[in-house]
Amino acid sequence: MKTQNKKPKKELTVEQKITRRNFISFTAFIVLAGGAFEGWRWLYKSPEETAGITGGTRGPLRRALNKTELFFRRVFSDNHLVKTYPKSMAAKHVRVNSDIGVEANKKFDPATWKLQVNKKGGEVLQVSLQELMALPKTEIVYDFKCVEGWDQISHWAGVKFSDFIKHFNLDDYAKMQYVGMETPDKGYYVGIDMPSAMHPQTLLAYEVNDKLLPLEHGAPLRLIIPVKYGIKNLKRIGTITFSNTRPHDYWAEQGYDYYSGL
Ligand SMILES: Nc1nc2c(c(=O)[nH]1)N[C@H]1C(S)=C(S)[C@@H](COP(=O)(O)O)O[C@H]1N2
Ligand SMILES: [Mo]
Repeated sequence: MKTQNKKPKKELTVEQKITRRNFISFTAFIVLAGGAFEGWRWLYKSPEETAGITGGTRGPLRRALNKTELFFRRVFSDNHLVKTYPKSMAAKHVRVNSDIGVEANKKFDPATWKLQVNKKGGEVLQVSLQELMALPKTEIVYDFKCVEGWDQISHWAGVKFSDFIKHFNLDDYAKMQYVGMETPDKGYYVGIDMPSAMHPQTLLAYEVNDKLLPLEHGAPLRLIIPVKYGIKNLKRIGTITFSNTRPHDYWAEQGYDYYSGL
């Protein structure tokens, strides 16, 4: 029988163990930091996205954002309803946030206002507030959320966007991918994907707390779209346009998420 004469493995001292671990973690740190730096350099050098509708960030970042948007659009189907509340929980004083395109010093007469719907071939459908108010009225009390970090349960009423489409025989237009809305002075504008516009809780609203909208909340007509952040809830709708490409969007141009869904 042969016995192998193995040298007994030398026990490392505590000191040696520490040195060795330090070495391993330091090397790992260098490798990871190098990776992070290279990643950052790659991102920094990569071309900007095509300028136009969105804010001009790096291409790969926008691609990642678009992927997340697609994910959410698939997960949250149209029949997903935003949570609603009893009227008693609605704020009595609804916060007024921002006034682009509805500035108080701007001349605007709600009495002569008409909603302008751009149709094919340059045809414009004009709709008065009275016509809209004659359609079935829908109310909603929900938690209005602004990207700036505040939210408020508020009570709105108006015509469902989908009812408006049906009533004015705009079904063919609603087959397009987007709807764009602008203030009468074109100072503020939003682009909405059609599934969100046709969502059963999306309203062309003319009332808040059972009263006609005051000017600062977008009189005579505003968009209330509970599946989106406040930025998409355009106050004082002047024109509506349909398209298969993304309409321009005030905050998306500044780099905010185009979809801005909740
Ligand atoms: N015309 C117009 N609509 C607008 C805005 C605006 O500046 N101008 N701000 C948006 C933002 S960021 C929010 S949070 C809501 C605020 O609506 P409120 O003032 O009725 O609370 O309106 C949205 N619609
Ligand atoms: Mo907002």
